[in-house]
Amino acid sequence: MRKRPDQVKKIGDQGYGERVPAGQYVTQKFPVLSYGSTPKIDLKTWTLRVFGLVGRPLELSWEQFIGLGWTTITSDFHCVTQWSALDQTWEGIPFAAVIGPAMPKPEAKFIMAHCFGGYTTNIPLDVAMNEGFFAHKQNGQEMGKDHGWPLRLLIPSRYAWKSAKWVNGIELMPQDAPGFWEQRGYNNNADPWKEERFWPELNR
Ligand SMILES: Nc1nc2c(c(=O)[nH]1)N[C@H]1C(S)=C(S)[C@@H](COP(=O)(O)O)O[C@H]1N2
Ligand SMILES: [Mo]
Repeated sequence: MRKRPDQVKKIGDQGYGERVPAGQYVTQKFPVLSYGSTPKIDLKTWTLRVFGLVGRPLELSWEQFIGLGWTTITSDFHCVTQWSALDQTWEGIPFAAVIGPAMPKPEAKFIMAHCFGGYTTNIPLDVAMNEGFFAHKQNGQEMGKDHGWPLRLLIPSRYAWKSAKWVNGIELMPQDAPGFWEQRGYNNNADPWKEERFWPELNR
């Protein structure tokens, strides 16, 4: 049976060239991939905590959070299951604008993103400060509940499992520690341009 173009797993076929990392195919869809079910979240009781190695721990209500200043970014989204969605626009607040006021201590080098439902993922603090983005809208619409509403911490330069849906806590840590998938064989660094999909020995 012939495969539909969006099922073809060779990027060269699609003419996107170097726009897309090796082993990825471009899809117009944006599939849902979650471990566990979509949590029920109420903005009235929602908070975002910033804790760990900070001078000033924060617990922001939704009203406080959205007051930090909205912007829009455009980025590509690469899932380790080999689909890529290009030119996604996201509205929300840069990670640095939220974390800066918490005054990270110099010893803080990594973060753990915590989510409703217990999912976690770890990211170097400098990466999150440079490109992390708390997204509330995607392509002009409120983010779908399955995709992380009301807030997803995007890390565009990494595979999608580093982009935590339903994020509700940022922990600043002195040392790295593996998150949910990182404990289960996914690569710690997760750079799609290096095809860092799984543990090095599983990548081969
Ligand atoms: N809270 C939470 N965030 C998560 C996940 C999850 O299960 N829970 N799955 C991750 C994985 S493995 C992927 S591939 C992407 C999928 O995002 P999507 O469902 O919006 O496509 O979300 C990531 N963020
Ligand atoms: Mo994933």
